[in-house]
Amino acid sequence: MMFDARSMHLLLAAVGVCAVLASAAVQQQPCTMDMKECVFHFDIEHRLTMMDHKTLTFAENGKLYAYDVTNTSNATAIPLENVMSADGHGTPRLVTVVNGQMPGPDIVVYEGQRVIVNVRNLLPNDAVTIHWHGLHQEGTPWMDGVPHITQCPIHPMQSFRYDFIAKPKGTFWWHSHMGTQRTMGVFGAFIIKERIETDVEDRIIQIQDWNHDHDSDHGHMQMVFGGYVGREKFQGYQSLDSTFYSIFQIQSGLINGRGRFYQENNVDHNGAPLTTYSVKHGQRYRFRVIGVGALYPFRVSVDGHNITVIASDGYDMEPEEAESFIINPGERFDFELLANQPIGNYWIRGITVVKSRYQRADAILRYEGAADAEPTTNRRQCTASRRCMVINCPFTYYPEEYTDCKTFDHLRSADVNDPAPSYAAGKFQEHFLNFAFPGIKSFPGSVNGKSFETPDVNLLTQPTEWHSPCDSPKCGLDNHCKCTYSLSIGNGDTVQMVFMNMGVGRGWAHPIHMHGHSFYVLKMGYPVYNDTTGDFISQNKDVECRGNLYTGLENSFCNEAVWSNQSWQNGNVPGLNTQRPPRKDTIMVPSGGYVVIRIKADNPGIWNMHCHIELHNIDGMMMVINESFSQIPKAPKGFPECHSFPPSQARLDQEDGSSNAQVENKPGTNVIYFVVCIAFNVQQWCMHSFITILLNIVRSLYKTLMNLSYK
Ligand SMILES: [Cu+2]
Repeated sequence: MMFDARSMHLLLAAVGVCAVLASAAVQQQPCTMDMKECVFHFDIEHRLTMMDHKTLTFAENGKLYAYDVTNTSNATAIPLENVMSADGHGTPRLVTVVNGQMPGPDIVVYEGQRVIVNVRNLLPNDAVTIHWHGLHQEGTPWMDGVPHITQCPIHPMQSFRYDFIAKPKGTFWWHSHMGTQRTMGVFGAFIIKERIETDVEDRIIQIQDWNHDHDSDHGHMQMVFGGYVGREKFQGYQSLDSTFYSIFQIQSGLINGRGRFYQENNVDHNGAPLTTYSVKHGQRYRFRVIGVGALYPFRVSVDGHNITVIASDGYDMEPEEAESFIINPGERFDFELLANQPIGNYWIRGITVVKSRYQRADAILRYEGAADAEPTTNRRQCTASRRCMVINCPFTYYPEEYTDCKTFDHLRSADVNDPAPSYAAGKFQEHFLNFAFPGIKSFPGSVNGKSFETPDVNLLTQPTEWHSPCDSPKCGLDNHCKCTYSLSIGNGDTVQMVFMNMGVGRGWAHPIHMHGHSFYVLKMGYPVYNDTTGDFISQNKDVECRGNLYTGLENSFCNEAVWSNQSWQNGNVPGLNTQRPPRKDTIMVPSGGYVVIRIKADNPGIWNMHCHIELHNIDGMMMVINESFSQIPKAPKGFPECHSFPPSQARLDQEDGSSNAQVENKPGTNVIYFVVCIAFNVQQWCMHSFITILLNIVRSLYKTLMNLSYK
């Protein structure tokens, strides 16, 4: 059968249409335990809050009504699922969302299942990528979803198929890793369940801060150039330990995309609808709480109930009973709740941990049989005989009466057989990494004074086309610079990192997130506080910042820190919990303090590591771990490449070579040509094959050298 070019085109077009129809026919359905693979579809588009399709809505008494309703007592309320109400503020705000929802669809799968997510970017203006926060992507580093580090951004009208194994079990989430899209609405839960039957039901809480006036891009510009409220300069918030937060403004808190806008007194509000969690009396529930906000941590509690914290970032811990816990953007905490109180409605509370007026993120815990009414419950009173325990404090003193802090390093792993990788001479590395804003005239986010320069290619698959090392004189002890900060590790080494938040660029506690690993948390160091007020006094002295451009160590950039006591090197830091350390992928580094973590370098890839406060991340507080580069598996065939125009010289050189690609792909052919030419004296074959063999040798030497220099 013969095809001419036109009929071939028609045939291909028909096949394409069928393929699209076939993929559209795959429904998003619950992924059951027996399934080998689960397929999801994400369409990314803009939407407006407070709209029921083309009808504006307004909030009253926890319900939504069409804009033209004048008497709500005899009007039909609009189904909540039709509207992204956020904090119920009357002016719709632009959001970027998946499948028209905020939060986007939950992905709930079982450990070991193959997960396929087809992402279509239907945005007119913006590129996108999706990161699977907390998954290690062993053997699939190109599915990690970081633009220009593990993949090219998915441009408008393009699609990308994510395909990876769901591992390990636990509470994770997915979100855009592009600019500020995450807090524009591109996020959702990603739960990996164990393949066991259980009668403990799950409930998901996604908690976040919210600004109903503007998006995070606007917030970022205010952070850089200053923020005003009317003609007043916005002074920003202070944490409870008196360290400065940010001038990033929020008005409200949301739980699963719903909250309400409170007046100054934190009592009167606009009556916006809230998320309701239904429970049955006598039942036990696992609440999976995900910090999906931009910047502010929340203290989470449930009125009338003690909660038992059982896991963080996917790893089980020895259960800890608590009144509340604090969750930062990027972190997850699972708690168990026994519904053993009188049937009724109870507040689930999230409050920001700030000195002045706090913001509330509320939801309703409703027992089956209770009235469809708002809770009237109060926060538990902390008393001398019944003190309140707060887990994961970013400081050691909680400045409230009868309230105690349990910092994360005081928690223990539930797994007695998961010790930290141990020190071994010659196989141990230690790195001090200061996440801060050091500077003289400008104060960009940085790691060790290095503000991240994002490549214009995909670093993972096009490493030879990008060159921005951090070893130039403009970086260093008392400087800050812009470069692509890359830390090379590998060969199965035990890698100890000291995350710091110190020196002149010290800021609010940064939640640091590592891709590709769940690290072991061995120790946390805190600053000196006033033990009455809990106020910060001076930074921790265990670390010597070095460099003293200004007036001493507190004012150094802290770019090249070391242990103050040299005997702490080689893994000898006193007080390390190496036997049962909890594991995490996002850890809060206290202002003026540090965290000691360890990983085993056993997952080849290029892994992003950054502050999970969105504004800090896009401001440059980010780096990459270049792990065992030579052992990174090959990306799938046809994996997209990207570059600027004109491309880098390295790429042009490669492209010049590609004119001989066919020959290059068949090195044996040239050897045969060469043998034939010698044997039969075919002159024109001799010269060509000899030169090609020589060129190939030079090219592969060059590639090896470039790869080595990149390492
Ligand atoms: Cu930060």
